[in-house]
Amino acid sequence: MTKTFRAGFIAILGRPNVGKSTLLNRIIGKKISITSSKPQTTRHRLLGIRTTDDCQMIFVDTPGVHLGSKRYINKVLNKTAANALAGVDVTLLMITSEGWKEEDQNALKLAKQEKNILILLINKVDKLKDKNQLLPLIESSSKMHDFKAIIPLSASNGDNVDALLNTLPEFLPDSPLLFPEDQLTDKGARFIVSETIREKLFRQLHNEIPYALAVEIQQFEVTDTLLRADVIIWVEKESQKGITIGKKGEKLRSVGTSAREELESYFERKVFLQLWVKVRENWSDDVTMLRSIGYIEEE
Ligand SMILES: Nc1nc2c(ncn2[C@@H]2O[C@H](COP(=O)(O)OP(=O)(O)OP(=O)(O)O)[C@@H](O)[C@H]2O)c(=O)[nH]1
Ligand SMILES: [Mg+2]
Repeated sequence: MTKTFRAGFIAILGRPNVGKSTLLNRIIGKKISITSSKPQTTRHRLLGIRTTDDCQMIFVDTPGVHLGSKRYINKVLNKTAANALAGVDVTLLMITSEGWKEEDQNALKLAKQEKNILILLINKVDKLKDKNQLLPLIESSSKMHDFKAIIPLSASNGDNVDALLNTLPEFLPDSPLLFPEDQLTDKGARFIVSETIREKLFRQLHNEIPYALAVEIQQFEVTDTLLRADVIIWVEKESQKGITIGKKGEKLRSVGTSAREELESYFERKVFLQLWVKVRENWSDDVTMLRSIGYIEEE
């Protein structure tokens, strides 16, 4: 009997900072989703596509679902995550080896609203000093919901990610390829550029600043040998603008350099970035602005 080809969608859901985007990048083998040690790094739904000889797995990275949202952007992020579950075949609910928190329970509640196959991932097992601690966590998790599988893994060092990849095909339908076999994501170069800049800002700035900023590409040009982008970094207050630029422009220069270096290696061509910081009060509460920077998905 010949083996049929399978293909399907697999959403990765969980509270902020559990490691969803790190797992996506590990599975795809290329950094397509930005990551940071700060919660609420991911702001878009994005696809990571992995094609093998007998299966195409289309992973959907989502913003971390969180409670206690105050600004409009928080509602938008939660809605983006919830919308991403519709029409997928499998939901991977991710928690960490620290155990269940209130926001994990909330994410489980959300996951259960769709009738998808539900698999629990316990990430960051590398942080456990004693692996025996996993057993009680697996046991208590299995009482929480009848998960189709519970898989402990480490997205950052790759431990047991194979177990996940081996398990998934059986839950996907027979289907021809849904994307060309060499396609890795649904996002284009502009997205990768703005997200890489946002990642460097997230990693180099602290306190409330990362949450007060958005990146918007103004001019964009790609040729065979170079990529050039004019970019606005929006912040909400004058004081944040000063901090983002830094003393004598140091901070902004360092963000620009580290983004440029990463993008040059990603695109294998010369990259020129012009960064401007501008103030727009309360952009994170402004529907028009959120739509224009692409945080609100068109229905
Ligand atoms: N020790 C350890 N750290 C991890 C692991 N996976 C991710 N991390 C770290 O956890 C932090 C958050 O990772 P992300 O992948 O950005 O988390 P996320 O769930 O996508 O977060 P949001 O986009 O904010 O919802 C980063 O500092 C990662 O390096 C892991 O397996 N082990
Ligand atoms: Mg993320």
